Amino acid sequence: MALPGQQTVSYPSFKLVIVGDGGTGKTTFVKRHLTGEFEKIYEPTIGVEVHPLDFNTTYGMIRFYCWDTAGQEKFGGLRDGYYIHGQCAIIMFDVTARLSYKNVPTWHRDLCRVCENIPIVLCGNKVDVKNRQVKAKQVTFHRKKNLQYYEISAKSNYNFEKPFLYLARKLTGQPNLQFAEMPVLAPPEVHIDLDAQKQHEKELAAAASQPLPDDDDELSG
Ligand SMILES: Nc1nc2c(ncn2[C@@H]2O[C@H](COP(=O)(O)OP(=O)(O)O)[C@@H](O)[C@H]2O)c(=O)[nH]1
Ligand SMILES: [Mg+2]
Repeated sequence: MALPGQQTVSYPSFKLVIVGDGGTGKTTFVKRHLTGEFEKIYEPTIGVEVHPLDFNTTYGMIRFYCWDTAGQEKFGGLRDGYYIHGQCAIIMFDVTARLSYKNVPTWHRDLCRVCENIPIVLCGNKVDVKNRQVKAKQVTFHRKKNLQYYEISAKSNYNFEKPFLYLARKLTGQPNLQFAEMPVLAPPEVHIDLDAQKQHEKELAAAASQPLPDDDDELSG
């Protein structure tokens, strides 16, 4: 059911829905995985592109059918058909656009209305940009909702595999699962300052031990 009408594979495969505001980099992100990009299929009735992303793990092959919209999210929420039978999800925001983080709770609510109790990863994309608007320590939504959070940069491939590794472990119930081989990715298009990013990750870890802020002033200051 991950992909209506398409023959599926002999190894475990899961429907992964990607949501988040338009312009956050969802399409850029899924296209990094080159065999998935090569094998993608356009599903006209729902208006989505489905990318089959294969990963070779220490527990065998696993496939994510990544659903990517054709841009409908720019005009409001997505139809239920997009979410139905979703088995895991990525909610993406753009660390250079505050509004895209403010809208994360709406995307989460829409997703959970249809897909109850699925593993979800929150991704803050474009961390290669120097002047980010949403600082690592301001990202707290995942703590309230028990989601995993990763800082990523689709254009530099930074942390590309992290969301998939987390989801693969949850979906297989194998917390020790590793990737046996990295998928072939498109070459990086931007450079990321790894020292600066290490500092951001440190701040994120430090913030995790602080009490959660009130809902209303998450992005103040
Ligand atoms: N600097 C930077 N720009 C990005 C990154 N990912 C995507 N973009 C840019 O953000 C814009 C929106 O990307 P797109 O993938 O179309 O977003 P979508 O609407 O969520 O599918 C494009 O101009 C991308 O080139 C990233 O990691 N870093
Ligand atoms: Mg898109």
